[in-house]
Amino acid sequence: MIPRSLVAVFACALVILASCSSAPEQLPADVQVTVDMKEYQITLNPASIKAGTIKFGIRNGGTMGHGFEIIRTDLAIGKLPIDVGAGKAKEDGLVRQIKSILPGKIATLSVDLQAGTYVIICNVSGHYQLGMRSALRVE
Ligand SMILES: [Cu+2]
Repeated sequence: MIPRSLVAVFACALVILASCSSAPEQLPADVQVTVDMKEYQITLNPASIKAGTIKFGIRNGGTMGHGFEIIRTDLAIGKLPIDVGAGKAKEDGLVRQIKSILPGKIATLSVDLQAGTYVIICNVSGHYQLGMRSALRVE
């Protein structure tokens, strides 16, 4: 038997958790590259950074789930080959990815990147082609 008063305490705790999760999520202070995503745009700040372990903080400010992929390539950001059947960019040169970040949510990812040129994309079907791509230069 669970005492009725204990049930009440749990019910209150649940209400508090629910109200916390509805507040906008903040990126941790040690994020080095902020990635803002929405339909159908990716904005990097900064878009150029020193080589090493880089902590990305990704914010999905859109109304649907978006992915985060780091692709190493010398191609221009709009020139990645397309897998026509899947409606997605081909992932040659993929370094790391987060498959999906829900709307209103944040994610962080630390990645060791060597000097070179990279493209950050969302590879949900069609999103790359609609403009969800951004260039990252690592010096
Ligand atoms: Cu997307």
